[in-house]
Amino acid sequence: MTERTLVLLKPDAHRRGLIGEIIGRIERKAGWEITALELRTLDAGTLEQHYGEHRGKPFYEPLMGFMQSGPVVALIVEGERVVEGVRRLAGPTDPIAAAPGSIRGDFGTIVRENLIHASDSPESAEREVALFFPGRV
Ligand code: IDP
Repeated sequence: MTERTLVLLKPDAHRRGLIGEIIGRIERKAGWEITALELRTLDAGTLEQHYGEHRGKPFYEPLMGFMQSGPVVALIVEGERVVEGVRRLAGPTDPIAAAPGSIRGDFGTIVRENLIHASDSPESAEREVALFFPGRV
């Protein structure tokens, strides 16, 4: 089933020069297409909406600071089972628990600085596309 997902390459990916590497992994999956791509620095309001479910958790404030510490690259990726597929390319939240071969497993060690966000369901993807690319709803 063709669907779309919202991906953010986090400020650590930009700082470490991993943007091309990560986009390359997404691009090489057969049939997936990048349909929007933008480098931007996020404001607190956008992040509060994006990570609202985590408000009040101990990692929330440091996460907000980290996500504003440099630019992110926001993408829409479309294709067959792309929501589940990008989550699997990324690996689980904790990069040490993520298998080698995944983006987090290959490049990360710190839970907060885990390189990539990807929508966790088609419903989240539509909400996040509306937040980051309102013209693409
Ligand atoms: P996900 O990005 O794998 O979907 P979420 O549970 O939605 O994970 O958490 C959002 C982001 O918050 C994570 O990607 C990570 O950057 C950060 N985060 C989650 N849990 C922790 C934690 O226990 N310590 C520090 N940062 C965390």
